[in-house]
Amino acid sequence: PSTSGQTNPTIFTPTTQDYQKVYDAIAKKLIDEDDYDDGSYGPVLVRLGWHSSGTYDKLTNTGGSNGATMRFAPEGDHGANAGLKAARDFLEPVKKQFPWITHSDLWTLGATCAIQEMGGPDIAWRPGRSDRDVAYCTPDGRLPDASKGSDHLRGIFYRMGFNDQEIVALSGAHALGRCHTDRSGFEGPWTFSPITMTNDYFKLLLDEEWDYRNWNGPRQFQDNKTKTLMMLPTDVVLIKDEGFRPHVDRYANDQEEFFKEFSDVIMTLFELGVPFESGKEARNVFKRTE
Ligand code: ZEM
Repeated sequence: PSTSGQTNPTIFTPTTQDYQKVYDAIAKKLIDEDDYDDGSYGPVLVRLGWHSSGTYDKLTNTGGSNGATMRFAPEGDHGANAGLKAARDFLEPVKKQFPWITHSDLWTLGATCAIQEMGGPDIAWRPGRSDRDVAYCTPDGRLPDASKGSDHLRGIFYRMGFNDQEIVALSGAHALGRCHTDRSGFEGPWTFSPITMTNDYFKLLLDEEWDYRNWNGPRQFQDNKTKTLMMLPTDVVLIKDEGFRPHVDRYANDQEEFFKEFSDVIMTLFELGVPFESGKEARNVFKRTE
């Protein structure tokens, strides 16, 4: 009998092919349900994978994607998680179709699928997360606050075990998606192609002039030329801070280098705190949709 709060009896032992079927079902839904935001649920799926993982605290070995505790009110209602119900609801029919997969595996698999299907790098993934009960919800405040500076960013990401290079690489996910006033209070996309993974986030950070937007919302930046793009205070920090800046320069100059380092760091992010019974050899890269 388990005392770990784990609630997922495994019905059978799924193989890599079984997980590929889950990947394919998510990829198909991404294509079919294009009537959302900029034409894809992909970005919000990536955000779900990140917020389920980014609660990790290496000192106490708590939080992280194991558990999928965002299903429960205390964590689901944290301000940082506003809007992620859209992503959880999107994946629910997939969970119904493949009841043997845990929510916590499904959420990181969903993000992995979304990144690949939006033209991002291959991301190695392995199963092994189990769902846990409400008692495992993490306290509010573990995810970054976009209105803050470099000390805050380092505080949050060092707590997960990441370094400056990894903070910059992870931030490149803001090539995707947008901010919503009814979720974070911020507004707008970072790039002109928010449903395609590129290194444009870094190029735009360097190439555009970023002014404070004059509006009633929270302090954010807008590009001086088209006034349609946005950057958060924590994004602009990456070009001001001398520990972060060299990596912005590298990634802006070389998309392949960015993709390689992004792939490594997001795989690590999705595995934080997960008590895998398998070794690294269980990692697999899913085949993309043609
Ligand atoms: Zn985000 N992010 N993020 N991020 N993020 C938003 C949206 C998205 C920060 C942040 O405050 C915000 C990472 C890191 C950080 C994505 C992926 C990743 C939004 C807008 C905010 C405010 C939410 C809204 O209104 O809908 C901060 C401060 C970060 C610190 C560096 C990392 C790491 C990510 C993945 C690896 C994605 C894909 C989105 C777009 C979501 C969408 O719905 O379009």
